[in-house]
Amino acid sequence: MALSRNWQINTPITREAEEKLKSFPPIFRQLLFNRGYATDESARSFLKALVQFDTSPWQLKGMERAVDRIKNAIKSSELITIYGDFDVDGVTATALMVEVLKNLGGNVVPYIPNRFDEGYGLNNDALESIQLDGCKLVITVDCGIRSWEEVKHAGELGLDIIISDHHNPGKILPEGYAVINPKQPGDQYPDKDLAGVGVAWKIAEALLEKYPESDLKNNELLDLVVLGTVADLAPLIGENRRLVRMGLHQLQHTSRQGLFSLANVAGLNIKNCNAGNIGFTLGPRLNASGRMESALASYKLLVTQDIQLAGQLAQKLESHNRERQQITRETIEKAEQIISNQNQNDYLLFAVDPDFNPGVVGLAASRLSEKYYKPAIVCTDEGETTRGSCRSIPEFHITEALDQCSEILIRHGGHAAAAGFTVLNENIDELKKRLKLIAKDELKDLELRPTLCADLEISISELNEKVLEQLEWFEPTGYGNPQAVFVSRNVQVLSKRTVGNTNAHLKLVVSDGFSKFDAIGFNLGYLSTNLTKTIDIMFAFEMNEFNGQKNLQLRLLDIKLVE
Ligand SMILES: [Mn+2]
Repeated sequence: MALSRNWQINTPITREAEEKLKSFPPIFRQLLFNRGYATDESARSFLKALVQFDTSPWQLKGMERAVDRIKNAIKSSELITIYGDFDVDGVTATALMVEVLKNLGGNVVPYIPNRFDEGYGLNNDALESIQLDGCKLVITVDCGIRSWEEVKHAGELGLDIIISDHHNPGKILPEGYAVINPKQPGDQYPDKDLAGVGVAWKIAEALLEKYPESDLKNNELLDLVVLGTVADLAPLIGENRRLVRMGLHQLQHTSRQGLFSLANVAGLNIKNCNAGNIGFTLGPRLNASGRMESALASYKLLVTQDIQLAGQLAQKLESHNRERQQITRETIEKAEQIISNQNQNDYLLFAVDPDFNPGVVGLAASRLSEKYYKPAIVCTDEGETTRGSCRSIPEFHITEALDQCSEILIRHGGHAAAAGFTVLNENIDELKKRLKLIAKDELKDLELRPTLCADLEISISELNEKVLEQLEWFEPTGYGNPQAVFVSRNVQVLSKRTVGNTNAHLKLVVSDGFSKFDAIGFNLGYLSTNLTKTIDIMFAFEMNEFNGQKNLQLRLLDIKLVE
């Protein structure tokens, strides 16, 4: 069934840190230590989500030059284009920038490229049509840092381009009018983890300082910032933690009609929305329009004040999301068929098909990589060329592997765990052969099993409502700030049953002889038949709310049978 997984438990807290964190309850000393907070001061500022350093937007390189140019454009009513991206980060950043510039009297329009016929980032055709529309100034959000050739072309067209981005710069920086990216060489900004919408928000902050008469408060824009930051998997530490905490509050009280409607159709109460709800509910829906058709629907949903339109757009995103789920399932099934005709001992999964929707190949690759614990590549054959999306495991740097094949690729890019490429079809077999060889070389001597990490071992009788309340201090949890995970050994199974319409989930009552708890294991239903009376469990401790009833619950991540 599923691969058995290694359990890894964090190293115990040092005596020194234990002493420094002694004002916290014992369990929390270990949790704080595991997250890198080993002094009372650092722990407190983390828990309060304080930003320890001064984060003036003016510390960002290029900010002054950008703001001056934008001010001039507003003053002389030049047409400004905000050039964004089709994912949640890009769409929220576009909405944020348009909203701010409009508020300041700017003549501004959005431009979001289409995933299918344009792809990610700046492209010359788009820039030419933007210029023909009479635009003088383009401001990119969440893209552009690697588009030095397109930026050069824009310069030749007479466009001024301000690039704002958060992606890693390449060897050549674009020569835009100004470049704002905390990751560019020479940038002094103390926090490098902002998402694209976070960088856009910094520009808004700087601009609003120059227009004190504006009635717009930059904190009102934090509902957009939290959506983009969480959905883009920016780490929820440092300044992002503060932005997300404040942003969740803003989102719970949002005045955006579209977000009300979207939460509504998704069955979510926006007043209780947390980071997990963005990751699993709002984020996928806001992404779905760009994956299935055009991200403009998501953009409009974020900016509209028309109740009816908001409702229609929310319905549209909901059905795009269903369609996206369906197509993702079909893609995975077909990719598994294709892979089953290849050597089962291969260390890399590679599936190409002309029918694969480029909007979901990344999702499919990610699920395959998780399921088989191997790097996985899913590609769309587009006639002359093939576009691929890659997801990998921690043991294999997929972009470095693509780098080794760069002379047969048209383009490629990404990071250790995820990447994309375009290749001429005459080279696709060669590419597949070479990537499989590279993977075999690097992986053949390793024991490939997924690893789950836990914070500490405890007895379940140590858990109670008070502990749960204190775990709230760590919120918002998510990428870069994981939820606390515990291991308990030798717990007794008092009762077991499977739940869900395909019996996919496992519901237990467990006890350590002192306390008993309900436990739910999503997708662990297959363990039910062989379950022993005594088991080791890895779990998160949560409050379960069902039909208005609340009870403490262990959410099982994995189980090991004890003979
Ligand atoms: Mn982004």
